[in-house]
Amino acid sequence: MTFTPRVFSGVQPSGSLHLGNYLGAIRRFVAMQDDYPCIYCVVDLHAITVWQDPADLVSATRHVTAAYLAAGIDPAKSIVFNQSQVSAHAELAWIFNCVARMGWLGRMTQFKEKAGKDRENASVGLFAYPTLMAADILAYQATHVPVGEDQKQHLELTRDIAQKFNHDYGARLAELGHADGLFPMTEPIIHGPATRVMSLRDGSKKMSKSDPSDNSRINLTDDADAIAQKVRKAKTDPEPLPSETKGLEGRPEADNLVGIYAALAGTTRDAVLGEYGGAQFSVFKPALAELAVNVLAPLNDEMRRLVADPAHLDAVLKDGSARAAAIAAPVLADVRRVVGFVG
Ligand code: AQP
Repeated sequence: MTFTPRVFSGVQPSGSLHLGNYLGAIRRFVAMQDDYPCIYCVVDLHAITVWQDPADLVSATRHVTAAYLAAGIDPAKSIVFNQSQVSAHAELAWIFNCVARMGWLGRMTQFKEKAGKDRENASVGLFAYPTLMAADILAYQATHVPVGEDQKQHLELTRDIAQKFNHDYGARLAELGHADGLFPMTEPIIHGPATRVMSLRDGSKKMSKSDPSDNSRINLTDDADAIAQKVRKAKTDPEPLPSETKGLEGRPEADNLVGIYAALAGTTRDAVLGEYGGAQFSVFKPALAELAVNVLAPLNDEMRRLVADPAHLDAVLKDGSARAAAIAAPVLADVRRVVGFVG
């Protein structure tokens, strides 16, 4: 079976969006709209795998929606919706829970990191997070998923689940006219200078919404002063910047700041070092802060304008949910027939 090329991706409404979410995901979502039909989801079912205050979840869902629109996702062209409004995600996730193996999920590094030492106390949902993610993607038979590098392992698991489903139900699929399988081998799209933006406080940890230190990340809602202060305080080493990328090896904080600069300027690390090689951080940091403010200020203004009109954002999500549900419905109908559910 050949699958119509289609993009799916999502962001969790689980806190304040940061530069990593923007550079590693949202900005790339915008670019893909010109080449593919795209579905962009606010993954609220994923968010509740760790505790979310209900009022905060409402507001974070609208914030992620506003960030999508402010960044340039066109809701008339692409589908923008929140996951919980389309029941196909939860339904297919259950079926995939019965396809995926405990051992596969037990190897997921994100679960290990998020559950930490207190695994017994982690929610079952946090453990099963990757099967829901597989359902998000495969309910739309999506062929391409733009994500940051942290999601690579989950995308590999999505392919494993698709392959096992296609294999286990192979005979039944053939009977029903899907001899080549019902699900595609989805490609992760991970490229560019900022697929893994690191914490400003620790170059070995990724920038994350859930980091307790607000100074570790640049939030999309930070104003110019906050951005400048966070960049100024960012951890670095005492050496000047090297003239070539090879010189960034073993210098994770310097590498991170150069990577952020390159991504914001739409250029390469080499080009940045061509300009700033030999410069001290006292010169580079103010230039980086100015660039970050120039890129983020218009986004910030537009997000604020959109968030002030929650009825509009909710209407976008409702319309997108109806369009998403219409695409998932025939796929789920096929899944039910293939599995052997009556009715
Ligand atoms: N630091 C990052 N660098 C590049 N890309 C990143 N992404 C996240 N952090 C970085 C990408 O953003 C998209 C949405 O991520 P998510 O909201 O689904 O959850 P996450 O990956 O778990 O992100 P966070 O910010 O670290 O959230 P918490 O702290 O709640 O877990 C994904 O494409 C992701 O790769």
